[in-house]
Formats: sequence, C-alpha cells, structure tokens
Amino acid sequence: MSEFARRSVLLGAAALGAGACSRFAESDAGSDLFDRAEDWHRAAHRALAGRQRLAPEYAPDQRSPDVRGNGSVTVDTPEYRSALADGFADWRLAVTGLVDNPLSLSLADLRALPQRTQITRHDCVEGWSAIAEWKGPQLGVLLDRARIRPEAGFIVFRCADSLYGERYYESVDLVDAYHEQTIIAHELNGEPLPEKNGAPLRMRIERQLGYKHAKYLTAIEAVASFEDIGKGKGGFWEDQYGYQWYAGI
Ligand SMILES: Nc1nc2c(c(=O)[nH]1)N[C@H]1C(S)=C(S)[C@@H](COP(=O)(O)O)O[C@H]1N2
Ligand SMILES: [Mo]
Repeated sequence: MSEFARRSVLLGAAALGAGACSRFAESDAGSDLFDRAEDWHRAAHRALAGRQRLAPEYAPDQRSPDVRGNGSVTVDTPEYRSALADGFADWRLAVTGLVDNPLSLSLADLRALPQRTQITRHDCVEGWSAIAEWKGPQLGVLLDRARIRPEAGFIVFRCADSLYGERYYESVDLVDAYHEQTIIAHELNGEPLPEKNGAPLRMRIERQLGYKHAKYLTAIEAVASFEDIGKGKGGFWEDQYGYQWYAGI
C-alpha cells in the first residue's frame, strides 16, 4: 500500500471511529456487538474505498480543444500584474499553519519535486466540463515535507484573487488532501498554466467539483477547523451562496 493510501485509511478510520465508539457505548454490550463491529467495519471500509477511488483518466486525443476560464480569469492587483510580467520568478507558495516545518517554495522548487501528470475531466456546477492534462507535485508530498501536525484536520487554499470584493479560498479534508490525484498544477496541456486558468499554480482535486480547485494559489494552510475563516463555511462559494462544502463527484 502506498504511503498516501495508508495515511488515508488511518485518517478515515480515525474519523469514522469516533462515531462508532459512541454508538458502541450506547448499545447494550451483548452478543451482537461483534456483528455490529463487523458491519461497521465493512461500511467504513466501503465508504473510504469510495473516497480514495481515482477519478477517470483519459487519452491525449480525448482532450478538449480549450479549457475555458471561469470565475476569476485575471487578478487585478499590482503584485500579481508584476509577478505575471516577470514570469513568476519570485512567486512563492507558502505551506503554513499546523505544520512543524513551514515551507516557502518557488516554482523551481515545485518543479523539482516528483511530478504527477493526469488527463482528467473538470466539471463545473454551472453545467460545463472540459478534459485536459494537468501536471504538478502531489499535495501529500508537500504536507509530509512540512510535517503536518496530528491536530490538523483540514487544508485551506489561499488565493491571490477576489470576487465581489471577497478573497477566494477553499478547503478540503485530509482524505482529499492525500488523494493520489490531488496535485498542485503548474502546467496545463504541457504548457505553463495560462493566466485565465490560475497561473502560476492551481489545485486539482479530481474527485470534487470545479469550485474546489483553487486557482492563483498563494498559500496552503493546515488547520484544525475552518470555522474562523471567511464566513466559516470552508470556501468562497460555500460562504457566499451556500454551495456544498463537500462537492464529491
Ligand atoms: N482563485 C479562484 N479559484 C477558482 C475560481 C475563482 O474564481 N478563483 N473559480 C472556480 C470555479 S467555479 C471553477 S469551475 C474553476 C474554473 O477553472 P478554469 O478557469 O481553469 O476553467 O476554478 C475554480 N477555482
Ligand atoms: Mo465552477
């Protein structure tokens, strides 16, 4: 089993285990306890296997002619404009929060990590989709290097852009953070990420809908809870329009 898979199983078992213990505590300890334990274990295992399943991947000739830009397609700050103008030479991605070894990575640092390339389908709630090739390091590798602490339960993605005056952000739990296909993409179809698609870095979280894939990424933050961030719902669209925090597909 890969390190990612092993971690996800442990994380999921811990998350599901809390509920199971209280259920055991409430039930009469009796001969059916073991049957229940087995039922629970089977259900938990099925649920987790579901969360870890890979999103479909496609062949190069199945790619869409273009990936339209959606939501923010540009970032209107002087910092971003000048970073774009000099090819993001000084762009830094921070890995902060509940970690023992905070990181500040350049694009060259990110390119020097092991890379994953995947051709996947992006699905937007607005009713369009696009198949494209994305390349970048796995988020799990960064979190391991930053030595994420046991108290961390969620990963928050900070972005450079604002929509309607609010800074865009998103968050996922550790099962999605450590999913094999969760990468920090710096390339789209073999080219550096275009501005409209989130240059220089954007998340790919392939088992969730488009709005979870934070573009214009500036920082990755490990937190115990996202209650005190933004309006507390875990993301820009969740806060503004009540979109689901878990947007699994
Ligand atoms: N920072 C940031 N990330 C974002 C958005 C945004 O407006 N700002 N829009 C989201 C939505 S709704 C979708 S569908 C995808 C669109 O990605 P694309 O522009 O590459 O098609 O980015 C998501 N991530
Ligand atoms: Mo979207």
